[in-house]
Amino acid sequence: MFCRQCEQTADHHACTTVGVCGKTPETSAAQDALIHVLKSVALWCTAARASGTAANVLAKANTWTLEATFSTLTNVNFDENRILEYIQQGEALKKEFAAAGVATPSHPVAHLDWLNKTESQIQEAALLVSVPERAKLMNHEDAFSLHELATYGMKGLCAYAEHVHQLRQEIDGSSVDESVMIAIHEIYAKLADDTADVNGLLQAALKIGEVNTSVLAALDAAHAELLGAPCPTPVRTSAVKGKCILVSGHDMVDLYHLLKQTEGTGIQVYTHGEMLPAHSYPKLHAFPHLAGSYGTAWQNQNFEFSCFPGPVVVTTNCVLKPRKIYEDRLYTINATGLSGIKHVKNRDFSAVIEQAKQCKGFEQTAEPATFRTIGFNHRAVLPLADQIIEAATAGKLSRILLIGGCDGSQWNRSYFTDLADESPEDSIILTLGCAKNRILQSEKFKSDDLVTNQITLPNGATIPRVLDMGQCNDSYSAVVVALELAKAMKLESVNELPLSLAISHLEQKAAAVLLTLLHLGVKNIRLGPSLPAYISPGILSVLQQNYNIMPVGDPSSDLKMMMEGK
Ligand code: FS2
Ligand code: SF4
Repeated sequence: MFCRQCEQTADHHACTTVGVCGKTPETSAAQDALIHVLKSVALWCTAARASGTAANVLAKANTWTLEATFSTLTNVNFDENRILEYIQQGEALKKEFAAAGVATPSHPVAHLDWLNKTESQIQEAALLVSVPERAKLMNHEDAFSLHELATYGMKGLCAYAEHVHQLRQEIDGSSVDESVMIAIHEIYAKLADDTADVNGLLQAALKIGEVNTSVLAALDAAHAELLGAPCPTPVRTSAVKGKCILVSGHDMVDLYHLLKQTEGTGIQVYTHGEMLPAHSYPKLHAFPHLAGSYGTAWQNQNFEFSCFPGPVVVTTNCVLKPRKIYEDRLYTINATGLSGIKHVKNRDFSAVIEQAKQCKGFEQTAEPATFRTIGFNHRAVLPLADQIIEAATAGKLSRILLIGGCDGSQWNRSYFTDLADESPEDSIILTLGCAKNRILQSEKFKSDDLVTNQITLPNGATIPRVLDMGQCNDSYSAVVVALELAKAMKLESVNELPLSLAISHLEQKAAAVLLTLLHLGVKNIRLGPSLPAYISPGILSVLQQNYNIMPVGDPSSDLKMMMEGK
């Protein structure tokens, strides 16, 4: 195997024997093969659109493209058989296109025929489309680096689009905008070429950023349409006596259905990790048995799920291979998968609920209860814009720091904690994504009530210094706040704001968000804890010259520079 799609890759080079995430060589190869099939199907989709035929097959291919891609992200699906199923579904779709009268596209990748191939035949074929083989074929380090950046950005984009699809299905049975699917299939079709077209690949990467901007906007709108506008909400972070179910991941529709199905059962539902922002949506908060948030970031789930006295449902990323002690209490759903672990179909949580009734549950309510205020979505922050600008102009607000992105277990992610801890008392920290845990678990910020955690605005109102904007799925909130502040201050670009960005990346959604920021022309981003292993020195220098992307350094020195606007 050779996988370097995420930041935790072995030795900052590649996972070559087994994934640091636990992915086996077999699953890794099956995922390489699935990405090849995605390109093949994309060529057929593009041909079908051009011919104006096979609309019903196209609709199926759209849905399949999003879910199948999502299954290849870091920490989503470790079940080789499920990946092989996606491969067979993709190959079957091409037969359906042909039966509906779509002519076979001329590109050789469209001619791929892996239908009914055995597991070992797929494993063998996958070797030919692995990262090292494709790099050899392209024989151009910088072009291949861009090819990988675009591939991983596509994975993040499709994952976000899949969230939109799930929400739109629930709202009115629709899906992501067709223009998004056209762009996704065209970029996949472009990535089917292993030719060293640096300019074309750079344009493809930036196009991913552009499309992802609209997908994040659609995600923001769909969440608010289905669940109400998120608002600042204190969330209980301590246990309540009783039977319980824990839900992790990002999918609010899954949580909504679980809450509906557990109504009146006496079972308390808790959120874990990325699911924390659920509490800020009025329609979810209204369920009295959405009891609170349990645990911390995704990388601590092995320990935290072990201790949780009830079943656990993992809805999307980031899933870890389970410990024996809780594997019989664990359930996957949608694109997530773990060999030998129960998989929820059609959002029927009855088996989870039955198991919760058999489990011990929390034996007592923890006292004193603890709370954390979340929900500083752009709808809550923008009404404060005038006050923020007045404070900045009067010299009472030194800087806005955006410290967000992924979290992970590497020791050097403490950089993001140190940055927040050392930030001056007259600065505001916007945070989102799993990286928020780096701040919220620090001694300085773990309580809502400390005087040092508040900032007083010119009108006398106080707000928390750390404003939690939500999941990485809510990155659009940060974009809107930055763009609107720049507009209100009559600045030419967000780069002139008293704003500094420190982005913690790990997986492919972060690659898509990074491309979004580049598409919007955002400069001076500090990226860490290390740079992506697939970025070549040549591409790094392009990113540095055009966007002044910087690797994170020493937190104190970086903070000093940030306060000076550098
Ligand atoms: Fe977390 Fe990062 Fe899970 Fe996001 S590890 S922020 O891209 O998908 O969330
Ligand atoms: Fe390694 Fe990350 Fe790939 Fe897992 S997803 S095999 S940790 S590079």
